[in-house]
Amino acid sequence: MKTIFSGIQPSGTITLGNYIGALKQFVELQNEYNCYFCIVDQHAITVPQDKLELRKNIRSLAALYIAVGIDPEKATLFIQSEVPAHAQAGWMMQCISYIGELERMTQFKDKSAGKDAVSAALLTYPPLMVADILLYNTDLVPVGEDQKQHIELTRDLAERFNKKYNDIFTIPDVRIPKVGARIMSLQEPTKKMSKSDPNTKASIRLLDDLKQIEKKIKSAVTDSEGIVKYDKENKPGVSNLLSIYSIFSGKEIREIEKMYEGKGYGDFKADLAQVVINEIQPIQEKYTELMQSSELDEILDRGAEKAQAVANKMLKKMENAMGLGRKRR
Ligand code: ATP
Ligand code: LTN
Repeated sequence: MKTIFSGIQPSGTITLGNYIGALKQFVELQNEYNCYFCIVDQHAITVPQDKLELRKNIRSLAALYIAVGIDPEKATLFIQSEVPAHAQAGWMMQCISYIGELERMTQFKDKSAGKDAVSAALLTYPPLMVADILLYNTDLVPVGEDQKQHIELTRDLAERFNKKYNDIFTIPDVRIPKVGARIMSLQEPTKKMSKSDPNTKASIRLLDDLKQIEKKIKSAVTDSEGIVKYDKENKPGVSNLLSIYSIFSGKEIREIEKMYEGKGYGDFKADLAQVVINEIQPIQEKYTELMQSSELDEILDRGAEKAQAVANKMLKKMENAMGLGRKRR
């Protein structure tokens, strides 16, 4: 069985973008791959976090992974900071990265733009992500489109290490969903929907109150044309809503366009709200159940133990390859 690794930051409540771009893929892939799904809390602290919120978000993300359908019997679910090999391997990957290539990362440029105080870790964050992936002999990394550049860096650094020290790393491929690789903000449809966007109307959260979801969809920015048609360039708002509708209803975009011929955005948005609610409601019910049980901690304990065993083996190989410490097996 081939191996999958992916991670999500506990930097806020999961959005529809994270769900469509990442989590939905994970659920589809867990039967065919040996999967590691990580709550990357060390990535989250590259920007300021409130410690109580962070703790809450870590637990909540763990419950959401399971509520959307990740089966902890099949996949290994764990918290990054509970497997110290990640930070250790991340340091080694930093040592073979160049500042120039890190400065070219668009996520770094976006997150540092206009800020007075930018943490050094915001720049050195990709090598930690590289370590996350390489520690598990990962073949495939399912992510949204915004992460493609980081996976390319992962491949570059793996090859660089293999050539310079020892050929120990598998070179991973990226997997991006065909539809929904980049779900856009409901308020600024040319910007990606992001869980750290302070504008609450811009994103739908998996844990939003159902009435709120309806309101957010009804107030989503569209255009004045009144025609339900997919045209990403000229109608980014409507096109984004059409993608979401298509993904959750299983209907082709063209079929949906036909359904709303001669009708305005009002009907379209009202139906879309129902389609989204039908998808999210059962997830919320399962989530509430999990948050009240002790099952979650047991799953995370087991996950950390399993991940440590695999990651520590690779860490040892890396240390031996670089000549760190004393030679051990
Ligand atoms: P933040 O705003 O804190 O940077 P984020 O919402 O961008 O967070 P991440 O934790 O960075 O989310 O990403 C988790 C996964 O969700 C990644 O695979 C990422 O590519 C995917 N993802 C994030 N936003 C979207 C989006 N708008 N559309 C599709 N996939 C997305
Ligand atoms: N950088 C990613 C989160 C992330 C990740 C990973 C994704 C950290 N480590 C390993 C895939 C594999 C983000 O910001 N979305």
